[in-house]
Amino acid sequence: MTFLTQRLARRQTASSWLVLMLAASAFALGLGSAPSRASNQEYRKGSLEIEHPYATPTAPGQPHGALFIREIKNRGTTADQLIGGRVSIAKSVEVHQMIMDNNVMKMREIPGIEVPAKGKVSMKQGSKEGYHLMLMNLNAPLKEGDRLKATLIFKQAGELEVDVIVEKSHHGHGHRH
Ligand SMILES: [Cu+2]
Repeated sequence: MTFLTQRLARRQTASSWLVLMLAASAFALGLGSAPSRASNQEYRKGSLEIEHPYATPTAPGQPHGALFIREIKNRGTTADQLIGGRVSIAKSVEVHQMIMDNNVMKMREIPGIEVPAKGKVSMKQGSKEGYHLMLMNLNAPLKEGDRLKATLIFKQAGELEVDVIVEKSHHGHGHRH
């Protein structure tokens, strides 16, 4: 059995879903949009517009962080893909998708997140697609108000460094009963 890309082949457990019950509240699929009062950073690279990258605070004992992006737009006529990233405070960065399955949060690594030509994709917390970048094995917990630099890696547009603010989602918590 061979993986489709070298990138996947280098990673472990690429095809398995991780079951993260304890971490579920931290990544809870919210009900709406990202915080509206947050600053609105926007970045451009090639034909891409990257709007407001942010991370959420980690819960005690949680080894991995999650990086979200409110929206990525593609004004070009060629589809692109977010295929990875780098941050200094994490050992590695994985592209992830999550789903709720019987009230259990599951996530898995995927090869990339498609940004369609003349289209856009949401990577915000609580979006139905569940896309995010997972910051694997953090050196230190992510606390609200922290800022970090992240490099986003796109298949076509290449690499882009962005500022990431750690902020609580207005929707990602407080809805459990
Ligand atoms: Cu994840």
